Amino acid sequence: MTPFQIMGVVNVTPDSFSDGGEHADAAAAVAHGRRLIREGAAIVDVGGESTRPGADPVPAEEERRRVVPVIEGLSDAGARISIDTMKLEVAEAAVEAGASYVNDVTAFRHDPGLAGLVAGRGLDCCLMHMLGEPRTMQRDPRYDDVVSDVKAFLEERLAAAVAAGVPEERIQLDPGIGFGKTLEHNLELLRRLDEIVAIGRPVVLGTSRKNFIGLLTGRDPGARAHGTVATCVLGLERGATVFRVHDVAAVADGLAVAAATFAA
Ligand code: HH2
Repeated sequence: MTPFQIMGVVNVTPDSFSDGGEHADAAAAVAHGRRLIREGAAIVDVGGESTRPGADPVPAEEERRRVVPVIEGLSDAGARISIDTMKLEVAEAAVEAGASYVNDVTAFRHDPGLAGLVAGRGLDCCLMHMLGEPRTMQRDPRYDDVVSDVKAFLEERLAAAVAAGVPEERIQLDPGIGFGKTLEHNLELLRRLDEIVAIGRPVVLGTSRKNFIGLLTGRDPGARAHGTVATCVLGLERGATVFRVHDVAAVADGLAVAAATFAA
């Protein structure tokens, strides 16, 4: 059995931090998603709203218009489809179009109704930690102890989702790399990721091309694949199992080699 799954990122947005505008029309986004699946993505994560630091919210109708044709176009492509949204009406339309996984960067805080959709339709979901909201989250984020604080938050959101009727085995957790975190916060979370894994649910890791890799390497987002592979290998070693990345081919190779080594 493969000890990990790759979640390939398909952003249908004009303004995402690393690939904004590249796949803004549906046909280009579908072609990109199919390529990621060929390269090894078991899940494709389709998003119509950027959550990069400073991003402005997108109206639900526009977000739905962006993602639905892409999900329809990928529904027979051989991978699971995840909808990256915090809005119930977008998730509902995405599920109708073929999505079976809800990736919510607000962990059902923005729209608690998402828990009911996930429970009622038997979907899987990812609950992520974020400090504050995208517009302001990178302004001087502070924690007592970043790992303990993120862990306590994820435990609370896990309990809230279970209380709302979502079976525990449908829930995955994500420390939210880059969402209200300094370089040192991100490195500490990676270093001590095993403490998040100890909660007992699969951990999703979203380091791909993020700013902290740029700070360490001096590279622009499009040239951060090597740094991203390093973070995924470290994450695998510490027990993460789902890797949300843009550079699927590179990460698939890195994780295949790392997984074989750890298995020995
Ligand atoms: N990161 C981004 C978006 N969604 N979801 C999860 N579960 N984990 C993450 O780390 C995560 C996420 C941000 O990355 P990206 O989609 O490339 O950028 P943007 O939000 O600008 O579209």
